[in-house]
Amino acid sequence: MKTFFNAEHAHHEGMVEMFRGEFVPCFDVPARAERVLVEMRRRGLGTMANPAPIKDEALLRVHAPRYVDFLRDAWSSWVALDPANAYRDALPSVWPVRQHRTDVVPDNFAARLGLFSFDAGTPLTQGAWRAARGGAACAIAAARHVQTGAKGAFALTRPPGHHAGYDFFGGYCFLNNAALAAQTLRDGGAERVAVLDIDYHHGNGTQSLFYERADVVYVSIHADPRTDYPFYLGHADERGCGPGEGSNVNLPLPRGTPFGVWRAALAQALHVIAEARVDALVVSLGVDTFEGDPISGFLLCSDDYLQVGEEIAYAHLPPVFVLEGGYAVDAIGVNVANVLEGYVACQS
Ligand code: OKP
Ligand code: ZN
Repeated sequence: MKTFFNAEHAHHEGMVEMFRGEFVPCFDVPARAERVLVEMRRRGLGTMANPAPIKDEALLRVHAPRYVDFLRDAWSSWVALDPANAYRDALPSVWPVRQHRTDVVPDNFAARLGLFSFDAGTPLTQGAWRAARGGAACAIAAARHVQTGAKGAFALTRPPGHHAGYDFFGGYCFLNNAALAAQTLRDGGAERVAVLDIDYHHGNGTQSLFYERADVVYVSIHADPRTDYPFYLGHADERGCGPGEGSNVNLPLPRGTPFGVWRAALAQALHVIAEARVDALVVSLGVDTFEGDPISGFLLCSDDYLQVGEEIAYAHLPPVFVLEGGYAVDAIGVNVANVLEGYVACQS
């Protein structure tokens, strides 16, 4: 299986994120992608490829023009506020809430930062735009590769993407890689695409992007938003609306869920996808469901990920795997490679 590696990823290296009133070191560290790369090379799993460069216009298939404009010159606007900002990341501290205007883009950069984000846990670094764009290129290239007949492809990238929406960043995400892959598959001729999101966290960005569309079915297994990030979306009663009614399926599970229960949810998710008669599949592959993950609460073991890959193979759709979360750095390589190896062993 071909892997499109984001060679730009290390340009994004946040210093700290805001957590419960204090700054803590970032969890989305460059070592995450490097460890996956090393483990895949060690196993001889797949061939590494560089993605074709993309134009900014490609991002507009999924994101708002004013948001892409914001991201492109965010760093220079941040440094223009104060030259000392060159040595610290930008973090929002003010947001529009209900009944506030979101149609007017403020001149004040701090206000703009809040308009286009939803948390203070996602530092916007000097290299965020460059790294995120490189990741988007990987996701698009992986989708195109599958569309030319490959049995699967992997976008090995960070920062992750599934929390990023039409015009907002958050949850370590800036550009929605999985959504860009799904849209690329649609634009390339697939009538209906499924996004299977198995990251520990609900992909609020992906869900909201496709909520009113029937052509992209979003199915997610994640921690109950009553207790877990992103908190304000991801409940079981969110089923899509308008033409998208019924094409959004959330399977929230409690903290502490073991693999046996999680696997039953995966079977249910794959059943939904089979019933939806899609012709293409994107997998938001987060391995923060791992028992040793520092910010999550499910109990999957490293060996379980082999089975996850096998189950996905039985969907008989060539998947575009896109890396999302997984913060147990010492295990991320093995866990991701296990999913891919399990898939490759059973693909048909
Ligand atoms: C991104 B992805 C931890 C607080 C949680 C946000 C988590 C984003 C996860 N100190 N911050 O879905 O893996
Ligand atoms: Zn996650």
